[in-house]
Amino acid sequence: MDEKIINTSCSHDCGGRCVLKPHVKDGKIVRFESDTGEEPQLRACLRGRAYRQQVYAPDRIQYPMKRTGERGEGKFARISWDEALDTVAREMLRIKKDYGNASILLLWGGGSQAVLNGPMAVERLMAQFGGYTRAWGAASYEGPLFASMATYGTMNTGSARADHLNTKLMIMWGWNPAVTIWDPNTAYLLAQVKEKGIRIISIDPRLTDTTAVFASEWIPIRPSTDTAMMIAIAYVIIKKNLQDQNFLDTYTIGFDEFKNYVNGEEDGIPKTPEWAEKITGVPAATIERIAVEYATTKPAVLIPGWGPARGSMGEQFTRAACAVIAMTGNIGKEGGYAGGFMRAFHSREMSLPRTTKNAVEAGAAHRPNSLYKIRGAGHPTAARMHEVHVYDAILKGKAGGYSCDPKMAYIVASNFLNSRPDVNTGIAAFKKLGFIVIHEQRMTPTARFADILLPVNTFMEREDIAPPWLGSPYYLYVNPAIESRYESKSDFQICCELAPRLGIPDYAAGKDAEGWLRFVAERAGDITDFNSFKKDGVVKLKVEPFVAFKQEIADPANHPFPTPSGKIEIYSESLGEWQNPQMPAIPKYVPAPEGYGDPLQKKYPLQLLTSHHKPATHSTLEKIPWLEETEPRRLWLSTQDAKARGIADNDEILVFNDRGKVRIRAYVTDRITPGAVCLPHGGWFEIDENGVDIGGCENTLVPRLHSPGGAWSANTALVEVRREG
Ligand SMILES: Nc1nc2c(c(=O)[nH]1)N[C@H]1C(S)=C(S)[C@@H](COP(=O)(O)OP(=O)(O)OC[C@H]3O[C@@H](n4cnc5c(=O)[nH]c(N)nc54)[C@H](O)[C@@H]3O)O[C@H]1N2
Ligand SMILES: Nc1nc2c(c(=O)[nH]1)N[C@H]1C(S)=C(S)[C@@H](COP(=O)(O)OP(=O)(O)OC[C@H]3O[C@@H](n4cnc5c(=O)[nH]c(N)nc54)[C@H](O)[C@@H]3O)O[C@H]1N2
Ligand SMILES: [Mo]
Repeated sequence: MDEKIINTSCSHDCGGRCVLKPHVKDGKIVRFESDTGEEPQLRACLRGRAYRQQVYAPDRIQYPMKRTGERGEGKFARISWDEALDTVAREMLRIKKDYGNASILLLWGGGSQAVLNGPMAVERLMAQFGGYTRAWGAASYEGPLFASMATYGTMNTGSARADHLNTKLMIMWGWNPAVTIWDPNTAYLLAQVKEKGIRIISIDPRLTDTTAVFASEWIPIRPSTDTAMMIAIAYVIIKKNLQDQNFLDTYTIGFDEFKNYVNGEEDGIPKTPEWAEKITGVPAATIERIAVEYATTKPAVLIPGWGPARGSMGEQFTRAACAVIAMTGNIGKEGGYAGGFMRAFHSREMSLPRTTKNAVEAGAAHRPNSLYKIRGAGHPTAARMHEVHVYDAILKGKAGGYSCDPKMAYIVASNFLNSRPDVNTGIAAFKKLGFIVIHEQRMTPTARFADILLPVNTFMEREDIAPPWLGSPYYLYVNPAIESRYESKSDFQICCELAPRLGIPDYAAGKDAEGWLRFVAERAGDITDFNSFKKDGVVKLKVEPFVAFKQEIADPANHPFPTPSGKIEIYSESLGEWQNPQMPAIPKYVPAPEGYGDPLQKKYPLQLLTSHHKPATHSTLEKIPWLEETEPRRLWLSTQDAKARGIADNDEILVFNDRGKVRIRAYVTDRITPGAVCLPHGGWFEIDENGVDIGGCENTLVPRLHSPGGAWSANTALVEVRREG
């Protein structure tokens, strides 16, 4: 039989979303091509191109299964779909009757980023079932989102990548898009920026692939201390009177309060480069030079990455960056950049309508200390716990101050135990739950904890729409390349079949998958022809490169910023009302718990980073041989720290703290600043009989901490390392 080529796309959460063209022969995918169409091409990365090994992974879950051994032991027996769905329905109805909907936890993740399948399918089902308890606190970006909302009143603060070609200087601050993509073509664009002779500076504890290939200068910094450097940059700018005072006077509030803090008038500590050098390890002369260069080169781009903000007190990093950016007037201008959350187009907002509200949250009070006064800021109610507190909520329930006593978890599109902090506590919590149901593709460490395990298909086996990751101007259609493997079904299909068993008569409101996708595409407003979208698999919109806040800057009288004051809020009155020293009204350097300077460093001196990994999408695509070959997961350890501990490259080592122990090999390198180590995110945990994680999961070591705005502690964890054997 001839090969067929299918126009489809990747819908994983890897910072991209790209065109994939599987070649199918005899019902099997034999190879992948990517975009061969018009520019800009949306070309797949190594992960998309290796996807064949995910579809045909030997550990694909083939049939519905029920647990036969102890929870977590991974012993299952095959059952029919009828038995599986009847059991799930019976348990849900029982728990609802005995304990109420609030005791049902819906734990989701980013496994599928498409419109129809993944978490939203189950969310709709659970809402129609009378509600559920969920968590708040997005692992990815809660810190930058919070900071963006507090400062600019919106998450749409980015500019089109193409606009970076209009700049004269780029500062990448904790940003590694050669690995993390940040929408397709970002690395390609950086190549063009470099070719144009534009200087690129990278500030990162690690010499990343992006830094190695594109940057003119690498400034290593101690993790969790960036806000101190940012504030010292503000000090230099003020001292030399290089700020754009006219911009500050016209568009911002609170610069004077910030200045008083920076100068030391507020607390007697001038935030000089020498002050910052002691904290950050970056020489004072370097801080001064970068400050002057950034303030005097116009326009200039400063990209405050999400990595430094994915640590405790991460909000201060993004808030301080926005303040410094505002001081240089680089907002709303071509070649400038506002920082903040950095969404740059509306395409990402495409989703199914939420027809039924979650009754568990109806009437619940605002969460105290949230940004509920800012429209659209996302103001989760007090009926949610932060995601890092899910285990504590399971273990303690209402007695621990939580809004519910969780009895069951419905898990979808998440390797939850693996990708959330503190695996060992997670295991204890999951053992306590009455019932766990999971939709999964592969036998992940979390899947092993299911009571009922439902096999879900991959995006090669179903229909969907994949909006871009951050918001570039395009949409992708997911066309099935092959039949669903074994007995797997899509999340949408599973929900359609479970709904009547739960007493929900019309879950899909009379529409099939394509009907919903047509509805969503037509509602988006810029897809003119659904049929050709589906046939081609992609729509690339021709739009002017988006520059955030163009109108607000050009015509402030008619276009106020969407903040309470209508201005960029360097000082936020809403935050001032909190009276919380960890969330001041102006951005400040607040030492991070388990960050640099924590007294715990006497016991655990090394700062752990858990950066995103080239061969994996979180923990999805783990154990894919083609990908593992490209870069095995090892602990990045500086030559200096390795020498002090008698560790050589590739030695087996133990990384440990009070939460757990991980055995892994060392990557001894000068690509990481001394004092910091990095265990790339996503290794599948495997706790051996001695309690050691031999699977290399970073979350065995990461604490369940978050800062007041919700930023996770993923990059603030202290550890020690020693040689094994
Ligand atoms: N320490 C540390 N922890 C982190 C991070 C970090 O940097 N450091 N990063 C955080 C970030 S940014 C994120 S976004 C999260 C990600 O956390 P998660 O969203 O939980 O991501 P994964 O661990 O990849 O789990 C996704 C699972 O979904 C499954 N899956 C794939 N497709 C489908 C589908 O169509 N349907 C269903 N039902 N399942 C599917 C995959 O097989 C996989 O097991 O992790 C966070 N955790
Ligand atoms: N390959 C791959 N790509 C992905 C993903 C994936 O799992 N794999 N996940 C996607 C998702 S959901 C997300 S949210 C994004 C995440 O995208 P990012 O948050 O940008 O990714 P990270 O690698 O966690 O962090 C970026 C950089 O921040 C640096 N960093 C960490 N802490 C600090 C610090 O304290 N100071 C400074 N200056 N730098 C620091 C790290 O060394 C790293 O180089 O990536 C997306 N892209
Ligand atoms: Mo993320």
